[in-house]
Amino acid sequence: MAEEVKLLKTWSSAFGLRVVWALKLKGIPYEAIDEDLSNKSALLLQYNPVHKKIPVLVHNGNPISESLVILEYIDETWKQNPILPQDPLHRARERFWAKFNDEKLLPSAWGAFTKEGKDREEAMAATMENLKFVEEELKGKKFFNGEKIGLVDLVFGWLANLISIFEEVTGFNIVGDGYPLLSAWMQEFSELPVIKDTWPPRDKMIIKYQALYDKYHPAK
Ligand SMILES: N[C@@H](CCC(=O)N[C@@H](CS)C(=O)NCC(=O)O)C(=O)O
Repeated sequence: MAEEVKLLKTWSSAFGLRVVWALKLKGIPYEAIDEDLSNKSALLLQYNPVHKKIPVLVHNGNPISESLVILEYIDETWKQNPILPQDPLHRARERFWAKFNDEKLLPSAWGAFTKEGKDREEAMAATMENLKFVEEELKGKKFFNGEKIGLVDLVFGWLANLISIFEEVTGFNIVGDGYPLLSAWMQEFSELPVIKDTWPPRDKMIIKYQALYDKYHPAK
């Protein structure tokens, strides 16, 4: 029986994109179902009643939610082009950095984008500190796991695209010259065909993030 793979996502979500990249790296054909999160479909509510969030991967009718869980499911189901190493210690390290991204780095950057005044300064300082950990992790490596991209690259992938959009919309300099290894990685990562072909259009992203920024910082 032919496999049926569907992915509920949005055109711009970093959480959805990491799953798109994993499926593309593995060469798995899938049907993309783009959600309107302001009017969630019955399918999304049925498949992810707990969080009601994208992405959801639907494999032969079975829904899997939470992007990090989905990435591991994809790696275990389709063995070609592994995105996690075999060694348990290395696997644990990859999971650590993925959690760090979702629980610390992303929330701090989101805070720097959405907050105001002292709260924004604190979020910006936290972002800079978190990015220093990323810079340190890249020492002596092309990608986070060595020569080939893996789970941590996919999870940190949003940096390669969104940081420059944050910078353009807010006028803040976030990465600048202070993170040379991260800058080199962002360049390297963005140029991989799988990544290049799937970036959301920059002009559309600028419009989306400008509107979000205006919502969080209404003119006084
Ligand atoms: N922890 C989740 C986060 C996913 C997430 O935040 N998705 C957002 C879009 S970027 C969403 O569906 N939001 C809908 C909502 O919050 O109502 C994951 O890794 O999959």
